[in-house]
Amino acid sequence: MLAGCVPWPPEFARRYTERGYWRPEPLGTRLRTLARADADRVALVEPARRMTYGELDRRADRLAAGLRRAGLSPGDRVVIQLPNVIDFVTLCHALFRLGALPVFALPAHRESELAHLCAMSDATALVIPDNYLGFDHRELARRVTGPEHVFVVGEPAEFVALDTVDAEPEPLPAPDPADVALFLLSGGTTGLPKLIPRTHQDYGYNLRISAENAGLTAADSYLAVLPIGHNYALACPGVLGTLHVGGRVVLAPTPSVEDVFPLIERERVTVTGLVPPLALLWLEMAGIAGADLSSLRLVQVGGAKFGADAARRFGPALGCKVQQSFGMAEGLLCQTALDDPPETVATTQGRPLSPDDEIRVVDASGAAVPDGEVGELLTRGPYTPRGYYRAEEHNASAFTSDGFFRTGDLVRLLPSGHLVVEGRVKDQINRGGDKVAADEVEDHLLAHPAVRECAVVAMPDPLIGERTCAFVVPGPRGAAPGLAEMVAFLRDRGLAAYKLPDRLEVVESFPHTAVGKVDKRRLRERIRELTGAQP
Ligand code: J2J
Repeated sequence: MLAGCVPWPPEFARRYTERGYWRPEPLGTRLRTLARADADRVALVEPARRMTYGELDRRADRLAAGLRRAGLSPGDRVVIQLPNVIDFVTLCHALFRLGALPVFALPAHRESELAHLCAMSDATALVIPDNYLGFDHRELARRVTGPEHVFVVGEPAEFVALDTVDAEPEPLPAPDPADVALFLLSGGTTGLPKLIPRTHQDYGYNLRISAENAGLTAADSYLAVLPIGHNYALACPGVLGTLHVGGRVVLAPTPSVEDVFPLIERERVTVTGLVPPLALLWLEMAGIAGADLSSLRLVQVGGAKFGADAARRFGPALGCKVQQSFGMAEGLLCQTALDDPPETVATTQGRPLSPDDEIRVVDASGAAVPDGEVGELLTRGPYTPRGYYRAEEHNASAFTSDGFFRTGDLVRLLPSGHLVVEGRVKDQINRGGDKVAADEVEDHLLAHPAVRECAVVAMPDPLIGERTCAFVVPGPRGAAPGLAEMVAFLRDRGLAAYKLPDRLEVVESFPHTAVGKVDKRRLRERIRELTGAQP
């Protein structure tokens, strides 16, 4: 396995292979078979363009050869920051075939995140759009040093247009299916996002079982609403799961209802995956938007807790089934089943998808809690890697000595095996599915000359679940900055917009715990009182 990764112990690897979870084939193998069997079948749809399985297969080969000629080699890392476009998918498959490793950035990332990802992965290449949602990504690429190559989807300026990367396909050595295929980003709890190495065979299993649990077939049209560089829309079952079964992937240019509803109607979309704030918006808009959504048969909701009341109303209002999805880029996927009773779907976050997902629910000392009580979820299994990339020190605390990942989520395990997410212990804000690591924002705040101490906590929000509140103790020199000034300061430091604080509270000092740490629990209570929110 690639240096800097933690392999599964041999006895586990053997078991996962024997049980058929791990198959000796690189990602995208099935795409080639489907392309040969039915080349004219539509694979990918953008609002103004479509691509068949045959075209996708051919373009992936030619792009792989072109990238090879441009100087990319197997094992090279390629940071991809693209919105939901066809080129994203062709590029992924080209890289799988070449054995080069995509590192998935989000379109919302800015200089701070992108520079970190390029440095952390030692990337050879960066791939960006020219513009997306009014932002010029070439400007961003100019400020990120490191990658030797910058490829652009659209107008390249001084960089290379991805379109022109093209060469006659040549036989390439197949990548080792046991090795890393791609890197996902962790939501982060300490510092900047960590890279999660996913192998061909573990990720292949991930996308197959989630496709199976969604009952996905070649007759389905999956709509990618959320960014496809995120695990959920990429492979749970998402884009890769849909292509695996020969279905059609419809790519939404943005998640806005104005873009998405007409696409559902036009393409007769059957399945999609949403975060709770979007699901609530759809619930509100379904009856009044005037679009025909009757083709939908299944809508997954996950990324943050979906309230039982909304979950009960969603299916009848949209005429489809709901599937709660509690997943993580680190691996474990819990989902409700298509035949679960409606109350189970409304009130739980589902069951682990693999019979070999191992679950422990523990208290702060690491001891198992009594059945049915709340504790931290630990897990290991055939698609949950044993460590972050190049993060030996962090891995020592993020995983137990016997390889269980500490999710940081507080859950309750029901006798049926379903999990209910009750909260979390990790220092993260879940902004309607967007994850914000408190200490990443704190580090940036501390760089402001007027800030002596700071603490970033979640504050309840009726619409998106949580927003970010920054508590600040000003330094001796001058007054503390207001929210607008602080936001401008953080933006200038290249922080993605979803990580900017929604509220700033200036205080004289912080409450401390018995051991002298900032007492975030009391800060959360304080902001709850100030906003009048219920605990
Ligand atoms: C409560 N919290 C949830 C849920 C994730 C499918 C769906 C989501 C993700 C994802 C994903 C939750 N209820 N239904 O990768 O494949 C919180 C937990 C979890 C963290 C993981 C997928 N679904 N969460 O959100 O890596 O705190 O993956 O540990 O971004 O989101 O975040 P992420």
